[in-house]
Amino acid sequence: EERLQIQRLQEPTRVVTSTVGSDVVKGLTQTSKSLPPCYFYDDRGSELFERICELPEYYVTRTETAILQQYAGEIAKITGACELVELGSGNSTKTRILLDAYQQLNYPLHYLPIDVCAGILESSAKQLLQDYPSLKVYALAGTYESALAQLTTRKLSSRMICFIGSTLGNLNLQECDVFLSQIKTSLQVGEYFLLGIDLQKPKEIVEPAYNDSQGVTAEFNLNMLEHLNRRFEGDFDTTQFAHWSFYNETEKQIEMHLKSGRSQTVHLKSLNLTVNFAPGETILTEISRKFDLDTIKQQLAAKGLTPIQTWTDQNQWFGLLLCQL
Ligand code: AVI
Repeated sequence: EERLQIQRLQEPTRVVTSTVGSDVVKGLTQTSKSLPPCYFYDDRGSELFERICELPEYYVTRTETAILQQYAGEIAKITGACELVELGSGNSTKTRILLDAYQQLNYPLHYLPIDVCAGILESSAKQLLQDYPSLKVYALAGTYESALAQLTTRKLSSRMICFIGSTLGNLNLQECDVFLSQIKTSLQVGEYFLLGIDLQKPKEIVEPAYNDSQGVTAEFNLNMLEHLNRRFEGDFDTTQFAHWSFYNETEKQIEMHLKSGRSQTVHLKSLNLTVNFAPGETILTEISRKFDLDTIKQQLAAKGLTPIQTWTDQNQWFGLLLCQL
């Protein structure tokens, strides 16, 4: 299929063989244990995330979708014809709203989805090609860092980088800073960055979104251990860990953990790693920061990514920002 190219990038940790999984080793040998959230997204994890997006408690996707539906036409008019680069594209459901808007203006459709999960990239790209007969897809399977580095070397036309779904919230302040610098490097003057962010709101609304009544988020969280078991010959017993998440009102972020039910030892054979857990000890698997519009706009502007338009919903629960370099 000429309209589809998929490239699998080497992960940074794979460049030097001896550092495979070094991020896992580092996270699990720290005093406060943590794991990088990108390990959520194997095929099963990507599927579970899709189910999260449809949960009644998870207002995030629904709210952003409504904003996109209302303003995609406006976005397309402002940017003009451009290639859409999407970081963390997943099943590309929301992106279709943008593709529809560009198609309506008769702009050529070039889409560069980037995701750590090659499986979901492939299945969603194939579906998109069927639904958009003139679409060209160039997919990159890899981490944001590796994909963004690759992007500077190829270019079809003017570019808009889309980072929707509030995935920026999964990066801590320092990672966020590095990330925004990389975005800047991947754009030329006049090009666009479309950013979706979950805004600060009462705990009563945020917390249930990460503690749903059907237990899908718990399954999503625990699946990370299954993923590590498969990938690094591990023996995590998922029945001995529990999903635990809460809204930290001081930091304005959800913190998602896996809590050890007892004293236990876990091995990750291919990493040559043995990890001891005390009863009640936790692994931080994700933060999900909730943003203040003015603060993030200042941060973007300070990076040279000038916010030129902001859209939100009636409740001001979610923000969509169009920035220009
Ligand atoms: C992908 N990311 C923006 C989601 C979030 O809301 O932070 C991941 C997620 N974790 C638990 N539920 C959803």
